[in-house]
Amino acid sequence: MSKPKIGIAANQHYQDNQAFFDQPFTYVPQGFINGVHQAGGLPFLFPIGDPELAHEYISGVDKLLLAGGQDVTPFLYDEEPRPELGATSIERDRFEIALIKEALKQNKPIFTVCRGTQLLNVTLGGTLYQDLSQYDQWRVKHDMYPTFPAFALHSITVKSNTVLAQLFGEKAQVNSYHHQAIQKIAESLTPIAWSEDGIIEAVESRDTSTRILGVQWHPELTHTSDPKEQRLFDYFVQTF
Ligand SMILES: [Mn+2]
Repeated sequence: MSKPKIGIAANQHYQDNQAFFDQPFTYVPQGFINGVHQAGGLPFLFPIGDPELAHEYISGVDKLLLAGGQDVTPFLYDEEPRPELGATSIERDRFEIALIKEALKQNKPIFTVCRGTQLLNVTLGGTLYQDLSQYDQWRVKHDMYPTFPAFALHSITVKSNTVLAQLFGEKAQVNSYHHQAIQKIAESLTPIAWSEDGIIEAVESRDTSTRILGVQWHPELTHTSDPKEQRLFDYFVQTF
């Protein structure tokens, strides 16, 4: 049997590229490649490009994976940028929005990580906290940088009878490197995990015939040291 083909949307390194003759370069954090390989999948990188290419890119793979990175451009959910906003890339946002819409149209599974989950929510009509300082109940540290990923843990509660609960149990510890979060969740999504201060840490599709799994943490950073994080890749690549 041939290996599942996994399309991974790549990022572009725009700044401080002296070692590359000031040329930007395209990249995906290695943990995504290794996690997919280890799960028996075949990763394909989608470089940021014209949103019109989404149809052909998605047609060539079985599943779509969206990684972390920049903040989501706030005008995509009708807000002005707040002073706390980090770096954004409207070019990347538009390309990945097209990939999400095309994967939904072709009924292909989508797995999203951190920013990918936030962009998924915005694509489907939800909104974000541009920075957690906007969240009144904020009392858990969610951006643990520069603590090493294996140590940067906060707890989550996972909704019972979900795939995530099968993989993680109903109480788990995850790393956390985000300062944005889902504010209003899109109507077609449903939250399936929360941090202790009530931030949405994972989502799935409300309509169970649409295969979407989104997490707010980074399985690619700890999939070699934390077996449950590799189980996420295994499930996405082999079962989802
Ligand atoms: Mn968190």
